[in-house]
Amino acid sequence: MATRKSAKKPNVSADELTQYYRDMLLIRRFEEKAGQLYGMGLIGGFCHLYIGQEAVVVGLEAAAEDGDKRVTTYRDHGHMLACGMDPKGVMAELTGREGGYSRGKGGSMHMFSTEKQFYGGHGIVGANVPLGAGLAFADKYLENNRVTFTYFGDGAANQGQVYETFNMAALWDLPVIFVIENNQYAMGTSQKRSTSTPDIYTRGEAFGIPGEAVDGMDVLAVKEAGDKAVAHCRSGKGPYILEIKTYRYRGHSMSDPAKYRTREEVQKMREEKDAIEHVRELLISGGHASEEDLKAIDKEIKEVVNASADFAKESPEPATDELWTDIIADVAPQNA
Ligand SMILES: Cc1ncc(C[n+]2csc(CCOP(=O)(O)OP(=O)(O)O)c2C)c(N)n1
Ligand SMILES: [Mg+2]
Repeated sequence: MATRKSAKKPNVSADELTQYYRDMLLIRRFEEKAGQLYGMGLIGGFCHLYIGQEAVVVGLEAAAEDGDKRVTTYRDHGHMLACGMDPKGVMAELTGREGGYSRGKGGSMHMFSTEKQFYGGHGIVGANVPLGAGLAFADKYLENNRVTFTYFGDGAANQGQVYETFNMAALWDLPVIFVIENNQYAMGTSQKRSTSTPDIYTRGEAFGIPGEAVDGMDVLAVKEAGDKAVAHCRSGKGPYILEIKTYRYRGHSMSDPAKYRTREEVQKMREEKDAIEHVRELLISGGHASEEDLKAIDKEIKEVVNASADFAKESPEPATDELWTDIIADVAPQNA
């Protein structure tokens, strides 16, 4: 990989840097495995892989504290793993098995964990944005000093409900970070063809919401921007927008023929900008890890991912009478 001029010098410890490497690699290997299981017919329905975008969620999770919340879209496996959800439970849900987070009844786009404060997984574009503001409203009301990370795409950023949410979030100074994962495409439509102004982060100006663009292929830049946004929200100043420029290497979903971009475009990003390679280089050049150390990490992660796939294959499918359970919650949500 060519060394990037803009790449930040590490302002974190070697242990933190190694942890980012592990966390990003776990997402990448997990997604590669999910792609394989999909190809084998073990995963049905929709499946949107996060490969290429790993630095976004890993950098922001590094800026989060216990009790902070996150809500995202259908491209959600990376977010689950980064906030500490069990790969076995995620893979079993992808394969529609009882051992999955939604007992095999939700699939790729519909998993939740109140323990990890992960509020989905939502298939309707933009619909999670007001939900994120709602979570932040609850936290503000409870005065618990927590922050909600609300992730959505560049395509979703053109929806009306996003701006209704911006208005309310600014009006009530809600502790919410709007994270726009700008991977440059909404399905097969490039940002250039769909979006009137390229700088989506400026769209909060009309509401008095500050925002900034961030290099989403540099986990250190994401972490730094995340720290700033979190500090802003926790100090009671209201919402913040982070437009994180990233790139997905795979198709929109598993059934995407990807005719809207060239192979060369994808290849160039992989070769010159890959976020995992970037941290690998920092670890090696900084003398924090040897090639052997990194190989050992890769091996360890492959074992975790293989164990998640084995667990998923061995877990039974839910019984048919399970169709009638978990439809309406019968327990009032706890004020975490
Ligand atoms: C309300 C709504 N309209 C259309 C769709 C179909 N759809 C699914 S993903 C998508 C593109 C969204 O792109 P973006 O927000 O950039 O997210 P990305 O897939 O790039 O992560 C569309 C149009 C949908 N799921 N919901
Ligand atoms: Mg997009």
